[in-house]
Amino acid sequence: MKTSILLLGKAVAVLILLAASSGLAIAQPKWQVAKHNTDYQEWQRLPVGSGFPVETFAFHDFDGDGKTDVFTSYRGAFQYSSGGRNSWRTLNTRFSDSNTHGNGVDWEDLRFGDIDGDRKTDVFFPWKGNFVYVSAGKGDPIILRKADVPIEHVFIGDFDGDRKAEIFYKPRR
Ligand SMILES: [Ca+2]
Ligand SMILES: [Ca+2]
Repeated sequence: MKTSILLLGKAVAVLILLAASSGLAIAQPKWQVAKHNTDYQEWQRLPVGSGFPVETFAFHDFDGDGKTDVFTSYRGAFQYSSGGRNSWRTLNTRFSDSNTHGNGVDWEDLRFGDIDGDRKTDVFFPWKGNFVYVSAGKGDPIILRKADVPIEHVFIGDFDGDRKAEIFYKPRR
């Protein structure tokens, strides 16, 4: 009897460890939003929660439905939760986080904006000597220009209002 309880305890511990190491959420707290129609006083739960670190989150509309999505590149994949209401969907696995895989793109090097003007947010970063973007986070990198200035000084935004983002560069001096 004692042995079987011990074994059961071990089995449970192993299951918890497996779930944790596979990145599965063990009842992660749900994301919450405060809305204008309650004077921003009440937190309303979204259907989704996640154990991914919030430092790797970005908030843009990647599928063009007019609702802000939650994006992460945690553990080497561009993923997003549509409207913060759906579970993570993988957009891309080609640009692994160099912190974990050694040959990818760092979170700090990612920039977000609509470069091709399709109303879906694109992901911009330096890649193999060029500044590139992946449209809506999906597919192959599209080369924009040589990455001849440091990414730390580069940002993107639609500065002329033509709905396609430009590359902004702040020279060192
Ligand atoms: Ca959206
Ligand atoms: Ca786009």
